[in-house]
Amino acid sequence: MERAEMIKKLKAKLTEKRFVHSVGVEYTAATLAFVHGEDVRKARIAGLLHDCAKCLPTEEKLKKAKKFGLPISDVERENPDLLHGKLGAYYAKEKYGVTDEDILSSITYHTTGHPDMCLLDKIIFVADYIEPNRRMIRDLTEIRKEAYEDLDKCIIHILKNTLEYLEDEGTIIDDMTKKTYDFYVK
Ligand code: DGI
Ligand code: FE
Ligand code: FE
Repeated sequence: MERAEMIKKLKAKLTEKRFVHSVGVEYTAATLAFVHGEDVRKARIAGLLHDCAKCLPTEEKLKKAKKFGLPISDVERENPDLLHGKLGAYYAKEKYGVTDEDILSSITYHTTGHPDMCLLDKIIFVADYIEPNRRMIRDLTEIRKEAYEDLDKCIIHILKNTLEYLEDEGTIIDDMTKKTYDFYVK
């Protein structure tokens, strides 16, 4: 599918703010692809579509995931917004005609990461966090610099801050987030 058609579809599914964020991730992912030697076209598509399922109401995310036969963990059942990655990959394939497995994987895992990520997974995980429309979060200036200099160091930094934030908020932490952190720290 051409970008213009994707944009049209995506705009209808997202709030204005989420759409602007998605385009921000698209361009940020492209710059990371330049620096780290990833396919720029793939990075842009993955960035643009990564949150395509984000704006479904929470309960609807659970309903759709069940309907499509996607695997649902206990944490996801408690916290269905976590399903927007998996669900997003499903829609990317079924509604936006994406067949590339790297793109689908990077959309699936963009929220928690996963151990041993491929380059595109890493780029989308990082681009989501550092794109220019993100409100200023702790260490963002430093994290942005690391993204272009040392991708794995940047991933550890993001996961460390995310885990601390979730702990402070008393939010249930997805096993995958913790596993990813442990994998990259080692
Ligand atoms: O979709 P975005 O807002 O662009 O970013 P995202 O897909 O990284 O989602 C961010 C949200 O996900 C944020 O509210 C924190 C939450 N999150 C990240 N890791 C975990 C988590 N929530 C839970 N419950 N457990 C996690 O491990
Ligand atoms: Fe997301
Ligand atoms: Fe996002």
